[in-house]
Amino acid sequence: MTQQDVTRRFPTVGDGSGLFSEDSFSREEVQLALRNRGMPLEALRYAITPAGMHYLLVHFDIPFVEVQDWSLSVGGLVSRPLSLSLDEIRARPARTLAVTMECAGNGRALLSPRSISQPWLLEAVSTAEWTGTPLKPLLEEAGMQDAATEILFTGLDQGVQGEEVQYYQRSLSIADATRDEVLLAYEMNGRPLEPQHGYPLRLIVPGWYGMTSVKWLDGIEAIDHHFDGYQMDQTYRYSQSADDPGQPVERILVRSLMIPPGIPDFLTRGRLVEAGNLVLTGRAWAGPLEISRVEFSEDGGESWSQTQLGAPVSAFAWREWTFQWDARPGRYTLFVRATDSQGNTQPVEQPWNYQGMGNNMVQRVEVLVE
Ligand SMILES: Nc1nc2c(c(=O)[nH]1)N[C@H]1C(S)=C(S)[C@@H](COP(=O)(O)O)O[C@H]1N2
Ligand SMILES: [Mo]
Repeated sequence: MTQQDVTRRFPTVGDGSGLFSEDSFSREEVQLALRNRGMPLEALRYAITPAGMHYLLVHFDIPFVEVQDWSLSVGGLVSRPLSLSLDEIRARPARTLAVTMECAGNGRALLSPRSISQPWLLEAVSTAEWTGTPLKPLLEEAGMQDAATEILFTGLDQGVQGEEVQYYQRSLSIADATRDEVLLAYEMNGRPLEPQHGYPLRLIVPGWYGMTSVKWLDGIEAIDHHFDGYQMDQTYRYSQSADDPGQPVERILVRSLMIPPGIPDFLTRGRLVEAGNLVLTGRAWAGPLEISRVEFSEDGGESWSQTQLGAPVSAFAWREWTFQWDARPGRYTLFVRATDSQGNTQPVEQPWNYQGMGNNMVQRVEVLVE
């Protein structure tokens, strides 16, 4: 037994490096994968993901909230601290916005070696219509002081991560927190939030990876320093090793996915496709940026063809692409890749990072055409 095993609160998986090199998955990763479901890729068919198919990521436990005992506090560096009930929040001006949300760890388990965490392949993305009240006017009403530099958001859920007992907390700069599209949401797809998606209230930060959209929100605080909590400075970093502080993970990078064509093989999920002309389709998104093109390849990226783009569902949501494919008998690895309005294109080979963050490499779909 190493010194580390003796002093750790919980025994760790693997050799203690935080990485795993073999292809087999540990019991702990399977346990996380069963709690945190992905969106089945065939659900890319829906512009707005049905709520029960929306991906899910919960670090700790889903808190049980009785709404009459719950309130949202707005405090810190404000001249008029507020405490609001759900009814009071619902009585405020409302806005509904379609938002594509993606987990920053999407694609993590495709890297090698992989970071030991929720083992996403490609399915940690969905789009919902969120209804809530804009945050900015609420901060103005509370009289945010000039000294404030960040807004700290606290969820009700508590747990242990990286040996630290903590509430789930994230902060945003004043500029990012006061953008018009930032909402305090109480409805998803026209219905009250379900417990697992943050009931009764969550933050929605369109264009940012999902970790920013704090669920079970009960505290908003204006502060005059950088919040250095675990979910800010220890994780959600683009880093090269356990000791490398790296760079913060923020906005969603460009990505496209394809609805796997034909019918699946039960175990491998390989696809069986009937020869002939078929329409391939999927969706592409780039956080706050627009998608400028989506390309398709049937020969493993040797040659690329332009696909047809549909209208974006909103300024912060995905857009559909379609491609007429002449499927001739044989085996193929289909690729799809998107480019955003700033000219960033998805990589075919993913540059590795220690936590497996922001992996946007092109999807590969194995098909057998008969
Ligand atoms: N309070 C709290 N908020 C949270 C989380 C959490 O564990 N606790 N998970 C975050 C992460 S990592 C993601 S990807 C999104 C997922 O939102 P969803 O489960 O509604 O899809 O919620 C974010 N907000
Ligand atoms: Mo996430």
